[in-house]
Amino acid sequence: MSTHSPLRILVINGPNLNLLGRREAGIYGVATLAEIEASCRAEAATLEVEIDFFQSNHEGVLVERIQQALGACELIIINPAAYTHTSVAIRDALLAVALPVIEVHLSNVHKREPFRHHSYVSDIALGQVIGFGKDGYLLALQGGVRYLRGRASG
Ligand code: CA2
Repeated sequence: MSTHSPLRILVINGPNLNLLGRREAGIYGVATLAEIEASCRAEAATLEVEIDFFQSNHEGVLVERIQQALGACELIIINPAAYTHTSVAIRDALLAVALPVIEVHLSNVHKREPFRHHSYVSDIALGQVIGFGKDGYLLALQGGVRYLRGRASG
C-alpha cells in the first residue's frame, strides 16, 4: 500500500463550455460538461488521483481559481475556451502559480478560423491535447499523471 498522498489535479473550463451538448454538436460533440466531468472522475479514480473540476464564464473568476491552485494541486488541465485567444490575465495567473499546465481543446483549432490559431497558453504549457473531443480531457489526465509520476521517480 502506498503511503504517498494522491496527486491533485485541477481541471478548468472557460466560457460557454457549460452549453456543451446543447448547441454546435457538430463542432464540440454531444457530451454535456457534466458527462465530461463524470468521465474525468472515473478516469481519475482509475489513475488513483484526485480532481477538482471547475467551469466559469468569467475571466476574473477563472484567474482566482487558478491562483487558488497554488499549494493545493500539482497540475492544471485547462480548456480556456475563447479566453485561449484573448486572455493575458489567464496566462499571467498560470505563470504566477508555476504549475505544469496541459491545454485542452475539443476541436482542432488549427482547422478553424485564423483567430483561433493563436493561444496565450500554448507556449507556457507542458503540452496540448487538441481535436479529440471529450477524450482530450482523459488523454490530458493520463499524460499529466504519467508526467508527474515520471518526474517523482526520476
Ligand atoms: O475547441 C475548444 O475546446 C475551444 O476551446 C472551444 C471554445 C472556442 O472559443 C475555442 O476556440 C476552442 C468555445 C467553447 C464554446 O462552447 C460552446 C458549446 C456549445 C455551444 C456553443 C459553444
